[in-house]
Amino acid sequence: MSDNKFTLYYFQASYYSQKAILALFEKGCPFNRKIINIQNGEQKTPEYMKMNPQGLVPLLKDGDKIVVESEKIIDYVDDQVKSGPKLVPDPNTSVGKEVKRLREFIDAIRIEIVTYGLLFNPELSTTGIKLPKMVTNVKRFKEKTQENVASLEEAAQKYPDLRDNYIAKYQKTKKFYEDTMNKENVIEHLEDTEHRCEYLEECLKRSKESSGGEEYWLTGTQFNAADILLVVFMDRIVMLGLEDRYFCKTKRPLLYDYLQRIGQRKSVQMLRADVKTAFTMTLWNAAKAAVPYVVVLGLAIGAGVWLMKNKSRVINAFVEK
Ligand SMILES: N[C@@H](CCC(=O)N[C@@H](CS)C(=O)NCC(=O)O)C(=O)O
Repeated sequence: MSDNKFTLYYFQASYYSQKAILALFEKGCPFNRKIINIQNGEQKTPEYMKMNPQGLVPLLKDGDKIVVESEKIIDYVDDQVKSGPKLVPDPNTSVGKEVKRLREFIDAIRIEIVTYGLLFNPELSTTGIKLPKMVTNVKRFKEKTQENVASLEEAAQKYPDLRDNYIAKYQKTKKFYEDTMNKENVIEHLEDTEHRCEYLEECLKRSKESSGGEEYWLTGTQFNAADILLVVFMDRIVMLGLEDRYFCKTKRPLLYDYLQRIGQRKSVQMLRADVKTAFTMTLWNAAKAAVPYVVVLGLAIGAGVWLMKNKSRVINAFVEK
């Protein structure tokens, strides 16, 4: 058993989990990982719902203490771990105020609506969603969302002590799918995201001007919690195939340049490697789910071949009877 202080419950492909992981990587802090595969509904098990009644990832455990909400996890990790860069500068300083404001500003982007909205309406992507076909198949994706809502209704019946939490999650999830299937609504969110990118470009311009030629990030020469949000946000936009729209070299050169530079950061490379493991997991799960069909098909083919080879013997056996 490892003596790491923290255990992170997370899913590699989850946006909010990625913020927490990136913070831990930045701090250089080893941690135990518990993968909660949200594609398989592991966040809805009663064991997990008891730890986080909202049934969401990420969740950080430090001994008996449980911290939920990605922004709170970043604050907590930064406060507890003295190594690595200071991610959350003192909110009483001017840079601290700016970091706080920008974290709230980026966190206000309804990335889940943008993500699911694009999965339901892939034609809104400009360069194409960079995900395996089995995830982006709209028909299958819609079926999965219906199964998800139904499973929450069932769980509410099955686990009376958690009934209220399951009902709250059921209602929230149902409303969320309605919002994301509504193309007009998704378009509005995409426009809001565009305005926010425009503002972030201005912030980078200010940061560049004040950096005196040094390497600069969102609020100055120190990479901090505001950058964590920006990195994860940009990677999601690239995954959804919207980078041409938001970080176009001619329209927003500083965001474009930032995207090129962040890939050189060790923590970001580690994050990206971790995200990739989610896709391997999805493919592996799909292969496992296909095993029974492959076995039945194999047996059927084997029986067919045997029958063809032994046709005359089988007919004779019947005739004799
Ligand atoms: N405000 C929360 C949002 C967490 C969240 O929405 N997590 C998503 C994954 S990115 C999730 O757990 N979804 C599973 C579900 O809705 O059942 C945070 O910042 O941690």
